[in-house]
Amino acid sequence: MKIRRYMAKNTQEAILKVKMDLGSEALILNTKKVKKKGFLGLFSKPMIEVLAAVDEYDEQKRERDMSKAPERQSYNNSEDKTNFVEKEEKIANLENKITNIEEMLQKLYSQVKTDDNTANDQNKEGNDRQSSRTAEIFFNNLIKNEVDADIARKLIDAASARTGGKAGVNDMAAQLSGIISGLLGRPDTIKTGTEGKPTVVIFVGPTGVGKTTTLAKIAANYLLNQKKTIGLITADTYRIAAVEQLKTYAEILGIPVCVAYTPAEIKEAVSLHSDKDLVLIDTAGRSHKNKAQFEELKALISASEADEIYLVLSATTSIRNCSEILKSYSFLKDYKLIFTKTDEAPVLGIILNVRYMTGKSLSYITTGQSVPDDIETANIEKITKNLIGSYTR
Ligand SMILES: Nc1nc2c(ncn2[C@@H]2O[C@H](COP(=O)(O)OP(=O)(O)OP(=O)(O)O)[C@@H](O)[C@H]2O)c(=O)[nH]1
Ligand SMILES: [Mg+2]
Repeated sequence: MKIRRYMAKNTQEAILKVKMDLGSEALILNTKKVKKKGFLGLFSKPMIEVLAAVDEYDEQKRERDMSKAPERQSYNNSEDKTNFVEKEEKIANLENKITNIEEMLQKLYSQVKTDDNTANDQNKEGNDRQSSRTAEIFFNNLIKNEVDADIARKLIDAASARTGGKAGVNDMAAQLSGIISGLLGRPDTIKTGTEGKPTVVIFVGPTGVGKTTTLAKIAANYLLNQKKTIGLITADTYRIAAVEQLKTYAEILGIPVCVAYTPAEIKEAVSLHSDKDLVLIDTAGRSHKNKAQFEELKALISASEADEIYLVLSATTSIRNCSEILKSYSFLKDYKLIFTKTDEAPVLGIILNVRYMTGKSLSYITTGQSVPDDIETANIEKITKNLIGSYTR
């Protein structure tokens, strides 16, 4: 047992001291009021003296605990302190890192945005470039196919506008095909059997384009395939050979042929064939440079009271020649277009050019010398493909 004495101002303070020193196990042995000794003691307040005892074992244990406790305490304190500082640092670091990350994200975001815009711009540029490259390819094809440059440019512009920046070759081809076939229109061929009277058809055009041959092909087809009754008239009295040529075809086909030298004779010949389904009139080829011949032709056409007029043009005609020819036939109110010798023509641009320039309907296309086989109703799809394609015929 260990005894200790404690002095305090009051009992509570004394007990607190005891407990703090000896622990809660301490045994209070005695409490008494005491006055300080000497002169000063006379005027001072009495103090409380406490005698406390503690078991040595408890004391040692307590000291052990105490010796550990302060250590632990101080350790804990310092650790807490360190931890706190560390934590503070960590938080600061984290905050820095977060700020950095935020900055990085912001940079990345604006970078991505810029990249995105750039990519969009680049895509757009790429598309535009691609689009104009594609347009150029098709433009060149049209030019190679002898489509008039102005017409080709208009077609390409229209197709590009329709593709709306989409640059695909297929897109462009599809749009261009649509535009070209729309421009070529539906072919319009001879209509027979109207109102119980013959359909009178007259063929005009430059020399040697194949008028007589084409007439023979049509006659044969209407006779053999459509079982129509046919009458022929030749107004080509410039050459004996021309009359003979038509007579030969007429003989082969077993159909009647009349020769007309004047407009009056034409009228008469037409009335001679009034029982037929179809009357076909051949004319002499006219040079577009010979104005007098055209006056004659006008008179013939007028006298024939033709229901349908066909301007026969060779597909091998040059653009320049072609526009001069068209001018010389501009006196015709209405007519349809036949293109011959497409088998000899390297390209078919003329068909589109003439159709564009005149607005007249396409009808037949001839594809060789053979009568009656080498003729067909203009195949718009085939012509369109030929015009768009880069392959040579
Ligand atoms: N390759 C080819 N030759 C053709 C075609 N059509 C006509 N011909 C040939 O062209 C030449 C002239 O044919 P015609 O029918 O006499 O021509 P035309 O327009 O009547 O001639 P004219 O009466 O003299 O003005 C002949 O040798 C025909 O065989 C065709 O589609 N292809
Ligand atoms: Mg002829």
